[in-house]
Amino acid sequence: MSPSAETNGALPLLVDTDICADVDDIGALAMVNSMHSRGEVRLLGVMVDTRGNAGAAAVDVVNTYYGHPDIPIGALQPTDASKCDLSHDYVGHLVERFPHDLTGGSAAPNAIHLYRKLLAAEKDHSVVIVSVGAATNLAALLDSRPDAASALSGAELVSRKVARLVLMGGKYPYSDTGPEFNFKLDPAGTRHAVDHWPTPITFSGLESFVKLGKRVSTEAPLDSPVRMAFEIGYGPGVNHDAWDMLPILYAARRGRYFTEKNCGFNRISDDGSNRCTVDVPSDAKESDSIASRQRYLRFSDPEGRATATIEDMLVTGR
Ligand SMILES: [Ca+2]
Repeated sequence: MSPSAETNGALPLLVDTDICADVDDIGALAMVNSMHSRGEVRLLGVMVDTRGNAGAAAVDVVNTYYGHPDIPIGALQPTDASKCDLSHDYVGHLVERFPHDLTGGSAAPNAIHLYRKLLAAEKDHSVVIVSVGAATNLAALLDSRPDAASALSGAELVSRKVARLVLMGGKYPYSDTGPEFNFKLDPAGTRHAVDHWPTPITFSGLESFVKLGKRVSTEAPLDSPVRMAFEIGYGPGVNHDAWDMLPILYAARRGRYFTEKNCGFNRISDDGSNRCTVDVPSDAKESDSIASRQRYLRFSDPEGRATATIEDMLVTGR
């Protein structure tokens, strides 16, 4: 029998998503909900780092479908009426058709306040944050001031409570085809977060992806919002490159499909381009300690077993 999600040993996890962009964010949320159900992780909360008001409601749709309607959801504030890219307009459909009770990001707590509250309640050096979108919330969290949740500054709180940041973004060891999407969303925020994040960071880059979707849109239950999102985002019966599931798989299970490479220091340029170097930049403060804690993943998927593992979680549903 699977242990309950409350069992000690389940990995305390926070997810930061740019839901409203690519549909692989839905895949990542489905995975963490599936792992939460099995007691593999304890999903503390989900933060939205895009401003479209409907994004937080769509997160609630997925959590609710998996039987976790009360998992806290925070949103980058203020939200606005911006819509998703039309080619991936799954969010509106999910919110329209599936049960949820969070009406939108404007009704959700400020992501920074929620981060602080949730982190403060956890054991020291225990929480893993997986970011699969923009680093906007992460940068603001570092700069946050003491509040009712904690007397610590944001950077102190992260240093105290977080074990590791797993960040999907960039290309490794360097971006040779322009800035990667997530880093380009907020280059300044990305640089601030990467330069000052006080715990180890593992980067999962553009080169690490799986190709899936066909099984989700053909085998998942007809009442699954994950199925609908993939049908809209990738097309029915279509396999598509997907990134956001891999940092989740790595965060929960580490080895097996991944090797870790030393990044040295991940330099973020003004446009969001990035470059790893084992040479520590002379202008970086505390760079020796930070540089030794920045690594990137190399993913291998012999016989497609990682892909199948992920697909199984997306297809099975509740
Ligand atoms: Ca994403």
